[in-house]
Amino acid sequence: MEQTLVLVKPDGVQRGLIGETIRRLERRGLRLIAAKFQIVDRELAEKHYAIHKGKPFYDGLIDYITSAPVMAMVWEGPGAIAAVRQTMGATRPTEAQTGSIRHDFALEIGRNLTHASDGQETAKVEIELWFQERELIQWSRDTDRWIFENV
Ligand code: IDP
Ligand code: MG
Repeated sequence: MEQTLVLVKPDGVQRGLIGETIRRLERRGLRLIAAKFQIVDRELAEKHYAIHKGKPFYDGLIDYITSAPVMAMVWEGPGAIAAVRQTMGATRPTEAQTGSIRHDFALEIGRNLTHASDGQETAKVEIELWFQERELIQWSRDTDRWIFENV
């Protein structure tokens, strides 16, 4: 089943939005596979955001993500990558759909609260970067058959 990396970034943690983020993903029907509350060192931040190296906002982005703890998670479900990005909303909060996290709680692109993998290859690389294999919990919920068409 599809898996995706989710981060509640430092602004989301500071603003008390860990629970809100988890609540929305749980309510959506996604299954939590791993979670870790941690400080992000520069090495991890630079690997995670390697694709943005050289862009004007890169240095600020690295400072932002390393400035305070983050909540890193892996969520699983059919079409999880697209579903989670939809729940988060567009990168720029003023362009995010009404009802998405970034719409409901954010204003600025540089303080947009969350991260979610943007494709299957990125999800795989990001999950391996943030979590060890043994930290990923394979389990089934009693409600799975009422949420997933094919369990
Ligand atoms: P995403 O988080 O929606 O996948 P990306 O384009 O991958 O968006 O950018 C990664 C992160 O970099 C964004 O979530 C945001 O925090 C930051 N970012 C992107 N573009 C800008 C910008 O123009 N100014 C400041 N920060 C930016
Ligand atoms: Mg991205």
